[in-house]
Amino acid sequence: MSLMRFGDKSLDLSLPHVMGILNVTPDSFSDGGLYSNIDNALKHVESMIADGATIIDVGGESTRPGAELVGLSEELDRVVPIIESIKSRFDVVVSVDTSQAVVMSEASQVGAGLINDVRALTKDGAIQAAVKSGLPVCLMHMQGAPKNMQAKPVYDSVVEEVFDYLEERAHFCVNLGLKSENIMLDPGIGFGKSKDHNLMLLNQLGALVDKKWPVLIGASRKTVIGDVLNRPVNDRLFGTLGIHASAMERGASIFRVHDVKSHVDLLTMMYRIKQES
Ligand code: 8Y7
Repeated sequence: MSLMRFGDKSLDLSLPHVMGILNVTPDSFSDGGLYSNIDNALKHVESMIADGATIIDVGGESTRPGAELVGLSEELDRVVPIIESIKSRFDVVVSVDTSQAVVMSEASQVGAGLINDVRALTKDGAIQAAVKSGLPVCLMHMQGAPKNMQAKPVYDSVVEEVFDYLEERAHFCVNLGLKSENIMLDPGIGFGKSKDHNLMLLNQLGALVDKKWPVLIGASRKTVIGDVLNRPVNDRLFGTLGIHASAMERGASIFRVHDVKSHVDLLTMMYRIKQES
């Protein structure tokens, strides 16, 4: 057992966990704003939980490549009511995908159990808001900003740079009061990375797992799969499963996905085999 506390719920991270994606943005690239009204969103959440998701990641800011920033009040309006409705109906961990301190605070007050920040708490007040919430945080690596990050990503040594950044960021946050047991790390597949950068990070993911914080991975339907397999975004499920199986084998704990059922089957089977060793 390796229990991690997520607000009012605990999860055993010695088992793999599927985090189902709920985009409440009007423009998210692979589900096109399907879930931007509350009723549709709740139905989708219900089916993801039935399929075995233990975490639901609610995001109101599109961070896909080329996306524009959304205003703070718009993000709050999209995210806070949905989190509140999910928590009043379902027994699940709700993760808030945000970089804004105010959104972190308000989300934690309506029952969010995890802060998922693609900017690793770099915005003003974000570390303080996260510390005050008492919630765990996923620190993700990104080079550049969503608007331009895929223009020309460059690294001398991508694996060292990304993993060292995450480790340093974790220590920095701990020094400002974030509990070490409330940290998880994510290499940020597709966030300012070329095909080869993504593949090298995935190949070496074990070295990030070795840093001792739980690792979250999110490759669902991403461009790296299109680059390798030459598949459009609606035909990347098998490619996604391949990446996530590789990440599971290397010790990742949480898998952020659109397709919950197939991942629960994949990861449960892999875990069951691993248990025999
Ligand atoms: C990730 C993420 C996205 C990821 C974490 C997309 C919000 C882009 N990707 N959060 N968010 N890790 N932790 O294609 O890889 O889903 S948005």
